[in-house]
Formats: sequence, C-alpha cells, structure tokens
Amino acid sequence: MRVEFSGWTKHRLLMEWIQEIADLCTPKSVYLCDGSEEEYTELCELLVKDGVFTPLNPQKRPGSFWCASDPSDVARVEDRTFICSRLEKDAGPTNHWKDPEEMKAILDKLFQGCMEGRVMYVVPFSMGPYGSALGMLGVQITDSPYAVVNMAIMTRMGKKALEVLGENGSFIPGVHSVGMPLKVGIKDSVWPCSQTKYIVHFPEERSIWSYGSGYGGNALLGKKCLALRIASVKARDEGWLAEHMLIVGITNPEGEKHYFAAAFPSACGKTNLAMLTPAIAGWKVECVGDDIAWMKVGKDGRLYAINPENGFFGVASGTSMSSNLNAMKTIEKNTIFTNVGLTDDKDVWWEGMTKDKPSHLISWKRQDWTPESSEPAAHPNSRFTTPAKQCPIISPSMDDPQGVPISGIIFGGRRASLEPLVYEAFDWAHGTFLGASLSSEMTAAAKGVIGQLRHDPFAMLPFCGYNMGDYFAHWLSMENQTSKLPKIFHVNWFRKDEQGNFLWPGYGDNGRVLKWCFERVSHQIEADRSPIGWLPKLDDLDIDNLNISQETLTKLFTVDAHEWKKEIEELKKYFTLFKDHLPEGISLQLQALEKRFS
Ligand code: GTP
Ligand code: SPV
Ligand code: MN
Repeated sequence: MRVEFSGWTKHRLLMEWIQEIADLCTPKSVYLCDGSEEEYTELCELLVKDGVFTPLNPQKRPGSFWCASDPSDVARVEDRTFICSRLEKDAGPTNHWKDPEEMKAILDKLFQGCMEGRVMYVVPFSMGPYGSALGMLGVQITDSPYAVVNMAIMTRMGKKALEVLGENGSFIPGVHSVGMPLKVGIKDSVWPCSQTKYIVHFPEERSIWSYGSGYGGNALLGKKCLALRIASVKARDEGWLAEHMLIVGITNPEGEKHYFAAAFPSACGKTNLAMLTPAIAGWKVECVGDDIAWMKVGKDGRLYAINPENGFFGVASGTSMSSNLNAMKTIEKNTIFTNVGLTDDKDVWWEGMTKDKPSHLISWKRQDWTPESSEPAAHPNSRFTTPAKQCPIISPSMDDPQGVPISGIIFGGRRASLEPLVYEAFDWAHGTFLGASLSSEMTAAAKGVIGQLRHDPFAMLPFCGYNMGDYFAHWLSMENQTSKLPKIFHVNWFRKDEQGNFLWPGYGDNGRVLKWCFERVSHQIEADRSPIGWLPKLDDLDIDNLNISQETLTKLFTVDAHEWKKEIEELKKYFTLFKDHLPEGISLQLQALEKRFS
C-alpha cells in the first residue's frame, strides 16, 4: 500500500520510514494524526463504538472515559524490556541486553504483518515546549487507538510538532504494536495484546520498538522509552540529565521562590508531592511536572529543568480529596481512566477514593463488585490520563522553553526502616552517592513481588538506557560544568513503627519537609552533622498544628549505627555488580561513610 502524505509532511526520511513500516506491518490503512480536537473526539467515539471506552456521566465527569485492560496487561514489563546497544557492557549489569542484529531479526519476524486488519496510526509529538533547546521530537507508529488518545494527552501531539520538525529535522522513531493481527476469522478483543512482549531500545540509533502490550509505559512511547531510556543516552553524550523526577515550585510567605526536582521510584509519591497542598500556612506550591525532568546547565551556571510531558499518567488507587486534592480536581473532566471501578451512575471509584464504598460497581476485571468482594474494585496500578493544564496549581513555567532553575534535588524511596525523614548531602559527590544508594520496596507499577526491597539507583533502575555505572560517573561529572549545582536531599515518607504503621503522616505534611529543604537552600537555617549527612535541628522542622509525639519524631530521625553498618555491607556487595564501570567517586563515598560510622 502506498501511503498518501499530501499536505501532512514533506520530510523525506519521515515519509520513507512510515512507508517502510507500513510495508512491514501491512495494516488495512494508515492514518496520519494532526492532533486536532475533532480527531481526538472521533477516535474516542471509535473507541466507544468498539466497546473499549465507556463514556462517563457527562454531569459528573464530562469528556471522560472508563476502560479496562486485559488482566494480563496491567503494568510495565521490566523483564521484557531491552537495551540493545552494540556492546553488552554499554547496557550494563542492570539492563537486559541482546545483540542489536539478533534483536532486529526477532523484531522483523514479530512485526511482519502484525497490524493486519488494523489501522496504523502515525503520531508526531514534541517532548517539551515546542522549539525548546531542551526538547525533542518523536514519531510513534501504533495500531492502538487507545495509545493515540493517551499520547494526545501526554504529549504536545500533532501538526505543530510536524511544523517544528520541518523537512529535515531529527526525530526519535518508535514503532508500537499490540501484537494481535486480525487475521481472517479472528475476532478483535476490547484490549488486544499478546503474551509475547518486547519493549526494545536501540540507544545508538535512538529508536524504539514495542510489541505485545497496550499499557502505560510499554505503549506510550514518549514517556519512559523516549523521555528516559533514549533521552538518558542522549543526555550523557551531550552533558545534561534526563531523570525520573517531578518538578515543583515553592514560594514562602515572604514571596521567595525555589524549584525542586525529586526522584522517587514508581508509585512512591512523585505525583503526590508535585501537586502538594502544604499543611503549613502561607506556603504556596506549583506543579511543573510529576514524572520526568530534563535538566541542563544554563548560561548563568544554574541547572534548568523542563517537564517533557504535557499530561499526567497518574496512579488512581489511593488518590482522594484528602491525599491529593489537586489531582482530584485535575481529573474532574477530559480524563481517561484505566483499570478503576465503574459505578452504577457511570462515574469512577477506586480503593482509597472515599471512605464510603459504593454498594455496587463494575470492577476493573469487568465483574460485579460489592464491598463484600474479596478482590479490589480497581487494580493497584490503575491510572488516570489527564491534561496537565487542568491541574489547579499547574505552573505557567511548564510552557517556558528555558525551563525553571532548580535549587534542590531530592531522592527518596519506600523504606520501612533505616532512612530518616529527611537529611541533606554534604556536597554534590555525596548527593550522587545518595542517589546511587537508593533502595525501595517494590510497587504494583511494574510486574514483580510487591513490597520486596530492591536497589533502585536514582529511581532509574528500569529507565536508564545505558550502563548504570557510567550513569553514576556522568552525575559526578556534572560538577565539572558548573559550581552552582543544586543541594541534594534524601527523604523517606514511609518509615514504620514496630506495629507496621507509618511514622509520618505524609502527603500535605510533606510540605513541612519541603520547607526545611527550602530554608536550607536559602541559607536561613543551620543543621546538625551526622555520619549520613546534615540532619534537621528538631526546632527547625515546622510541626505547628501537627499531632505528633516527641517519641515518634525521635524515631523518624534515628540513625541506627548497627542498621547502617549492615546497609554499608549490602552496598559494598551491590556496587561490585558494576565492576570497572563503578566510578572511584562512588567507592570513595562508601569508604567515607563507613569511616564516619567507625
Ligand atoms: P509513578 O507514576 O508510578 O511514577 O508514581 P509516583 O511516584 O508519581 O507515585 P504517586 O504519587 O502516584 O503515589 C503512589 C502511591 O503512594 C499512592 O498510592 C499514594 O497514595 C502513596 N503516597 C504518596 N505520597 C505518600 C506519602 O507521603 N505517604 C504515604 N504513606 N503514601 C504516599
Ligand atoms: C512508572 O511506572 O514510573 C510510571 C507509569 O510513571 S508508566 O508510564 O507505566 O511507566
Ligand atoms: Mn514514573
């Protein structure tokens, strides 16, 4: 089939590539997206007609849809994610690697005829404000209209991106198929996917191939595949940072403002912190991004960050008016809900949304559900896809091509023990070590054992497109570019008491911790030196109107030498994984930490 491009693009390489993929995948037709509102509406109508989308009650949630995935396709598949660099050592010990030629042979077979009977959509998009020096263009080919409408929310998608691309601009190509050709006699399913899954990245040629899944980061290629795995490689080559971080602006009662970027592993609180309603009076928060930050040293020597995305693909489960009011307001309209419960009055519900449970609904498994049911109404990794612009506290800087200057970087994970509520690194190298040492209990965001503690350096374990040891070195090397790097902090909202209860109330009260970080970056307060870093003087942590005992506070900040010595032994073992790719700077930090405890 000849693809007809008239008026859509004059970019020769783009046209050739689209033709090549159409010849390989043999769809029944090709649809070139323009990103218009009409197009979005038509695609949603098509999804409704095909039984994929259920429109929600327009009185309750206008412009919104419910859908449920195949029960086997509910999260990122890390064990099926590959970094196919030419050399295995460039993928490193934390990634799955296959020789690029071998992988291409596998993909060639898989993709041959894989779109039979389906429409092949071509989705041009910009990651980051149009024309930003920090931004990047991508084109996703997909046979999933669900992926198209999600991409329309998550990225700046359509004609404008093509205009910026022009006739010979560069773009990251991504090919996605749900992997279920509609051969004669095969009936389509509401959530087509395949038991065979491959999420593949070729870092040197900067391309993406994704097969077999329609869900989240597996299928929305602008997100983890492009903006983290491919972008991290480009960032290393060009001297900047592509990170799994939220970006938040904070203004104190005096009107002084600072921006922070924070890296927490998947489902560990980025969206919540990015949209924080601070529990302390007079402090204002604005959201620049909730998942990804691209950061580059600016002309003034400071680190500037943009959010490459245009929407939020946020965890629904647990989101409520009390935990995240701004997210709840963001998703009042024009939102796609995947794998949540569908109530009898055609609204959505999930565990933790309200105290009172609906007496009946349709669960994410499309089954009748009542409060007596043994299974949850929503999948723990259920998600909302919603435009960032709808967030009541979205920062106007989100569209600033320059980005925002970052004053502090925060690392954190889920740790039931060991890690105190907050502390500050001694310097950049020590902060890099804190990022490299990050461990967290696993969540439902990826297939795996929930609750199991694992090393997740920089919250980038599933997202780093090259050797993690080289990535540590790249972080250390940022110091050669500028003397004005941000301060680095470590937080832990998830420390528990002996009974297994969280010691810290979290959510809005995390504003108290941000306030401490703010006052440290603006040099307003002193701190106490400890073996692990600078700890707050307890008087400096604002606990006004917070019902917390002195005993709990002490527990939150306890640095248990015995526990830390065990952690140091564990880290020694872990870092051997990187062999000669482990930079000396990290080994020296570990030795220094051990010495401070002896
Ligand atoms: P990804 O989108 O997967 O990258 O996740 P995320 O890092 O944005 O996580 P998110 O903010 O969606 O939070 C995930 C889960 O952590 C939700 O169930 C929240 O309710 C819970 N959570 C977030 N912040 C806190 C907190 O301060 N304390 C506690 N106890 N739980 C929290
Ligand atoms: C994450 O898992 O960190 C996410 C969701 O943000 S996904 O887009 O599926 O990767
Ligand atoms: Mn994420």
